[in-house]
Amino acid sequence: MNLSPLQKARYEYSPKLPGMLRNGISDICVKEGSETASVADQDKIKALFPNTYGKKEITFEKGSNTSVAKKQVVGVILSGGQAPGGHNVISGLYDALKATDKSNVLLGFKGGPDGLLKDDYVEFDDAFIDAYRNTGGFDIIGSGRTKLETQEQFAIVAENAKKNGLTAIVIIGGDDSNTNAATLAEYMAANNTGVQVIGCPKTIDGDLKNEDIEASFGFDTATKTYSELIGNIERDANSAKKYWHFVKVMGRSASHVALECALETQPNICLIGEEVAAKKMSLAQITNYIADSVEKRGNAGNNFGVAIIPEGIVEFVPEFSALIKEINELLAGSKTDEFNALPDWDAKYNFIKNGLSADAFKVFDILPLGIKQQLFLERDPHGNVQVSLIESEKLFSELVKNELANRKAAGTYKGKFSALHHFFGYEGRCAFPSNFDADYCYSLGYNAFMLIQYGYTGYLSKVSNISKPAEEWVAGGMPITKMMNIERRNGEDKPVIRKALVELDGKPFKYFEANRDKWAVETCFTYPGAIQYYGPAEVCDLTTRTLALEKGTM
Ligand code: FBP
Repeated sequence: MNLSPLQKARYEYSPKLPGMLRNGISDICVKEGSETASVADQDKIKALFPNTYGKKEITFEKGSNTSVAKKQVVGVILSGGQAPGGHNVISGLYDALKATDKSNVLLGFKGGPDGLLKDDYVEFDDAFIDAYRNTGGFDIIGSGRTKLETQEQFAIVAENAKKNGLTAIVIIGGDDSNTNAATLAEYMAANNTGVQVIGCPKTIDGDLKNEDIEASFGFDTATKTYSELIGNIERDANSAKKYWHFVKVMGRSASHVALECALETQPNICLIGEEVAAKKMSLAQITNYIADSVEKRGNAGNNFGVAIIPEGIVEFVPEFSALIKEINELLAGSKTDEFNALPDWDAKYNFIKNGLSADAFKVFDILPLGIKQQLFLERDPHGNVQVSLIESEKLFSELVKNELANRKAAGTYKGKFSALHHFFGYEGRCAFPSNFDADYCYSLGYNAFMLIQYGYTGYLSKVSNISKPAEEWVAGGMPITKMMNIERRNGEDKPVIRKALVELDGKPFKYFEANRDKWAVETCFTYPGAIQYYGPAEVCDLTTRTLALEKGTM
């Protein structure tokens, strides 16, 4: 196989474990904490999870290992979008499992939850694992987005688990996948299958976090990768002084990625979806906010800038969400065929005008033509608008351009506006994990095995105190039901892990808010550069600004 020099070097990297896990398997004991309760809807969650609710939080400590020896056959899956470090969760799990007993077995089920349903797996050995240590990607076994949530699916998984003699399943995924892990754990316990289920917190979006889980893995590397690119663009903008760059970054349901990139790079503009929703901002208000920055900078001779836009922004704009809802209703059922049969865009436009409410049509009509057409022409198999495909970076630059033309006509704007567009998402999801993610993920995997070994089920592998050096990290586990509440999903009340949105009274947002007016007008760009894997710890092992601000270490 052809290996890049960095790939070779990363194979040799030894991820750092939390201090308490470093003395060897025989020296890890459990300290049980207090019983837990779900974050809300306690009675309902307790009733739905009678076998796994209310368990104690636990931490591992140095001390003699009292777990009962038994041969372990563990199945592992990667679930959902890729996030840097997934391979290290698997290698940490494998190393702990083999260090405990060489005859233990780790099976990797392929293609996400589908692998468990189709009984499609590989058995890992040293050579297999060694080829993936400290590398990005989920290609070791692939991933998938099938939801494991029905009793029928659980029965198939239980059957396949029995067939393969599985003692435990580890699900590496985001909030939805870990919600499914909790439900599967309950099923396995209720049916006395003897199969334990443990989750690991993954997602570059950063929206799986709470008072117990300080960060999901992958967020560190992905945001560092985007910040490197944004910093490079800022330097180019500051050199050429002729373009405004509109950069969309991933993060469908929360704006943590955009906020972290803004803290890293100090752009002129960064939109935060949660703020837009809280202030019920309209498209016109957002447009004016950006145009004000362009105008002030342009009038001072600075016809360049950088604006960061979170991927999910349009869904946070109340009038836009209302428009999407009306469009979905307008084309429900057979009306899609009626619409598609119309001869040209003019006829379609009239159909839309007659079908939408006056308010919705007003919003629709200010959109650039390309976005208007996208809303009606590119639809998912259920006929709904594909919100994730909307090119919001182009939407806002176009709206700003129109607004600036008005201001120019009114004589207030004297600059020039030329926009370029970027979307950073897939670029960061499979990067070589930063040292932080390599260490954190390996620790999560190692720790997941300790939870299995000590007989826990329905727990999320938890490594905390992660804004400090790894030596001071604290390893343990948290019942997943503690993070759950009841939410309305597809017309039904469901128990789910509460998603973490950007908190507008949280320290990361407050820091951004205190500085953004200055950043909007002056050129305060910062250039993070590429992730460093080798060199001084203060450069290589630094985690995110978000975490540093949340924990008060910045
Ligand atoms: P997860 O929530 O599964 O971690 O995935 C998040 C994400 O990376 C989003 O930021 C992005 O919107 C989405 O995946 C893209 O998904 P896909 O890989 O299916 O295109």
